Amino acid sequence: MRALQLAFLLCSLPSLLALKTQDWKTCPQSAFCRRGRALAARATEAGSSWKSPYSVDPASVAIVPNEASFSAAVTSSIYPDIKFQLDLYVLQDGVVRVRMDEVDGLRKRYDETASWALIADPKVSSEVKWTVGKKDVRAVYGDLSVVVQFAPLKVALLRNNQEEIVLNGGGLLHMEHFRTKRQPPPLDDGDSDQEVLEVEKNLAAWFEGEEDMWWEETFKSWTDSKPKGKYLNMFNRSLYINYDTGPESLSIDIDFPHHGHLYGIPQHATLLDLPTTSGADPVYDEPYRLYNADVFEYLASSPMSLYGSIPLLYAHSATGATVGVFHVVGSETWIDVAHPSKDASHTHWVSESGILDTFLLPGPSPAAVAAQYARLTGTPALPAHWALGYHQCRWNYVSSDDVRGVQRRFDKEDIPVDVFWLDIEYAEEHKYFIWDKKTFPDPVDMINDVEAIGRKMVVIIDPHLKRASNYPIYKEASDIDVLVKKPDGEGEFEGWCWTGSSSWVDFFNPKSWGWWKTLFKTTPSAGGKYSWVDSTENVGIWNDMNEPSIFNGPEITMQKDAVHYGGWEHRDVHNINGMLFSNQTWQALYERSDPPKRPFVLTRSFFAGSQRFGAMWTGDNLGTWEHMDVGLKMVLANNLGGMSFSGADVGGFFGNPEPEMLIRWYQLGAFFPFFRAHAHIDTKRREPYLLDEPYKSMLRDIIRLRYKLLPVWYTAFRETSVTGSPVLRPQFFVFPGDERGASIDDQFYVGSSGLLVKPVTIKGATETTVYLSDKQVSNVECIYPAAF
Ligand code: NBV
Repeated sequence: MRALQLAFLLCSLPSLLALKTQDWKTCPQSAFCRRGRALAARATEAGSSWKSPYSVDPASVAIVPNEASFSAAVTSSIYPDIKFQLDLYVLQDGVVRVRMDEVDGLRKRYDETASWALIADPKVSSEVKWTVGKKDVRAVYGDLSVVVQFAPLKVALLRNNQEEIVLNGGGLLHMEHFRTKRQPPPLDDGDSDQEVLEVEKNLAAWFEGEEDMWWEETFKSWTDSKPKGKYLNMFNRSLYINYDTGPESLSIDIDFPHHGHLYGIPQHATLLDLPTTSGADPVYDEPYRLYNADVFEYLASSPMSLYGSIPLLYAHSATGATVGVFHVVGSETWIDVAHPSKDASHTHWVSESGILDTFLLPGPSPAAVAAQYARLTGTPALPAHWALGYHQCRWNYVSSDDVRGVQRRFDKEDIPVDVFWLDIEYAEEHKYFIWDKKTFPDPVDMINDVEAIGRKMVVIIDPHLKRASNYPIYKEASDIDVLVKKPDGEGEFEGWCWTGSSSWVDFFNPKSWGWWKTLFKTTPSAGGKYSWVDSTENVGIWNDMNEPSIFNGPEITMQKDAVHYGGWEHRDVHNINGMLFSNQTWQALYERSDPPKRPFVLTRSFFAGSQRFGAMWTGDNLGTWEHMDVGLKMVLANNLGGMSFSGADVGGFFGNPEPEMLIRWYQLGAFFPFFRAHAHIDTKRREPYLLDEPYKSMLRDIIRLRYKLLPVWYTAFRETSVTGSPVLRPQFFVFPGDERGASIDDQFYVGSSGLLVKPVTIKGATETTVYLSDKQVSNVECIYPAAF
């Protein structure tokens, strides 16, 4: 019988895994990715005869007086009538910003991503002098220089005259432009409704079938109407004449001729030293995808998208030099990675929409790249000390008494803990903020019981609002008109989530900001507006499902043609969307008390800049050794991406870990910057005190070790909040000059404390080896937590 069951399990596994990937697009299923890869394939086939069609008009080069910046006109020989402008700035710390946008296009491309990601407009240097030649324009500053070659267009950052970062060296730059598909018959105000309908019918026919997926795109049962111009104009008859829409993707190759290791572009479940996706014998046949997604039971090794996206890449050389690229695009992006030789890297980025806005970070060390990135997007907020302790979560602690009981057991067993969490079941019908009074009749008393001994509570607030007129949060949002709109730009967008039929606050709408803040006030608001009097000034907030996760949406998220503030489509802002939710929640908690207390916000979805608004975690991992192992690599990559306050569900979200796995997971989690145990609603309870001896004592010891080391953690956080160097540092980061450490991602350092951690993530292992660089000091002291 047992053998049979096992056979069934093994047979059913492949189809189970296939299910996990089918809900999300592959590159061939995404029209713009397909077009981008086809372009790269044509270039490869053409070999050395391939030439980028883009060039700078030398006569147009305009240097800005007293500033290290210039602009120039760019054209493409393929579309000579389309005009582009290139702007280049050398910033005060030597970072180079390259921007390119279409000029006088049929529509404006989305150009606001940087305004959400950056802390301020970066300061341009005044030190640099440009030399404009016949073939190029160049600037030299210190041992760095930047050269813009006119034809074909190529931008290179050089150190000591050696090219370090090259844009469009392989000629894959392509900015698709909006174009008019068909001119519909003019319509004047006198036309009857019947005539309007007739025209719409014709239009529908025109929009079908032509130019494969330029005007509409289908995936499974969903159709993306790509409404830019189309429907918005249709509803405003006076603007009816323009049907400007179509393709708007952006492709660019970024090469690192002297750097053979690439890290970053989180979040993906993969090795830290990114495996290849193109070139000879790629490890993955799909590019890395950045498209925030709620990937249920994700694969432990895959370039697929996950919950957050940070378009920041580190390139590291055998000699220890590091440079970086921050490609500021908020739309879906695919990145191919190859190593044309052991010591060189080639990358190809294809985004669905937006302008080219790319920062070249000259390093020359990993810490310098981290600092340059932090100067642009900010450093992680310094967490409250309590937030660095141990967090106990599960879906769900089901009642006030349950919470009190769990707290009592921790105390009885003398196991330290700082924070108790409540998942979605606290809320009546999943109407966030509203306690289910049947199970939580006395929320403030319960929170006070937890806070009485210096502990804290964190409560979940998801972004989907139940569309019920008796739900004050939805009602107020609807009344002040701050909800995301349908593709026609008019009615409220509606989707399906925990709450049933739901709508989503459009945090791109500034009107939502002040209102969101009032919701978290713990005292009654004026005019009967909702405020969370059933909470306290210390309650932390957990923002989940903010990719956003929408059960009946394409790829379990919001359809790309939903409309945000300013008429922008969801496609333009998808990867930024989750950050705006945690940003506003953070601001709300900051303003909740006077004087303000350091807010605690945990987010699942994130983008470049999210580090300013609290912690993140790696989402719904499985209780497997593979997931435990890859979780470490993901946390390291997130740390490189600025998200230092990062962790993974200790114990695994899905499944019931056996004691050995649970202990190994705590040993790992106790050394994650964010240390939280969490479990799915269907799992058995597994709070540390429930284990039998000797396991219970092992867990107690490891959690206590975390507490003993709190000064180390707090110091590391303080350091990252000043310098931007991550709290968890991979081997290459600490010993950049030692190439043997460049691919090591199973051990790490905590800040600059000198503490080296080598967790065990292999079942049955009783010993492990630790890599020490030759450059490392020899007096190494070891702490061995519980061992088997
Ligand atoms: O809110 C329920 C869960 C939560 O426990 C988990 O941590 C999130 O990642 N949430 C996802 C929703 C559904 C999970 C199947």
